[in-house]
This record gives sequence, C-alpha cells and structure tokens, in this order.
Amino acid sequence: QEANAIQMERTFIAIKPDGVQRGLISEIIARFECKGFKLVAIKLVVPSKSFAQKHYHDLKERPFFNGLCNFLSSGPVLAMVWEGEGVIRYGRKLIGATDPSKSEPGTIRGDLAIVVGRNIIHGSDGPETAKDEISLWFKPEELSNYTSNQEKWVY
Ligand code: FUP
Repeated sequence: QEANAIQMERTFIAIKPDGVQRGLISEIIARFECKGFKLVAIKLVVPSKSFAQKHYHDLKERPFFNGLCNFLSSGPVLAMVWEGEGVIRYGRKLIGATDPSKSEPGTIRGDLAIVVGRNIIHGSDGPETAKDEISLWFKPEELSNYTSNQEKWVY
C-alpha cells in the first residue's frame, strides 16, 4: 500500500492500577504490538485524584464517579499512545466491552478481567477524546516520531 494512502491516527491507552498490580503490562502491550500498531509514548504515573477527575470529566454525574477516580489515582497507571490506521476504533475492539462479564473472549477485558470496576484498561472512545486525552497525559515532546521498519510490511 502506498504510504500516502494510509490514514495514521493516534489513541490514548492506559493500563489502570489493577492491570499494573496484576502483572498484565506485557500481555496487554503484546496485543497492540503484535497487531501491528506502533507505540509512540509510554510512562508509568500515579495520577492525583484531581487529575483522575479531569480524565473522567465526562462521567462526573455518574454514581460511580468518585469511586472510579479514587481507584484510578490509587497506584501506578501505564499511560501510552499507540498509532496506526484505525487504531482508535480497533483499539476499543481489542479492549472489549466496558463490563468484562459482557466482553467477548479474545478481547483484553474478556480474557483478563471479571468486573466493571476492575476492568484493567482504558482506551479513547473517538477522535476528539483521543486528542484531548493524549494532550492531558502527555507533553508534545514526550511523543516520539520515529519510523518503524515494520511499517512497510504491515501496510
Ligand atoms: P469505557 O470507555 O469502556 O472505559 O467505559 P466508560 O467510559 O463508560 O466508563 C469508564 C469507567 O467507569 C469504566 F472503565 C469502569 C467504570 N464504570 C463503572 O465502574 N461502572 C459502570 O457502570 C460503568 C463504568
């Protein structure tokens, strides 16, 4: 495929404190990496409660908002940016349904989690949130621009 025909996009993916504590980092990264997506940023951070509230601001009216923000700020989160054609939508597919009791087997939540409050991973749900979440979690200079040699074989 011609390089200029590829519509590259970026999404924000985070392994939540439960996924980090359960030792699932390598398993989750492998799924995005093996698919052919490219890692462009990664860091381990403990978000403050107010940062968690910013990240989940769309959910502030929901009854679980406070518990969710306490949980996200309870320990290290692995924040990442992944790039590739269709990575926003397909990343959500790799992750699976919000409630792991309804996520299909083969998805990250379907295979690795049981309850909605401990669903181990976050992924942006559209182009606007991807843009907002990437800029909330990362400074521009933390995003690396490199050419992966794999790309000419993936596309
Ligand atoms: P998702 O985009 O799949 O992470 O789902 P949402 O943005 O709807 O929800 C964000 C997080 O809120 C979920 F990952 C887990 C938590 N949540 C609950 O704890 N209870 C619910 O009923 C729904 C979501």
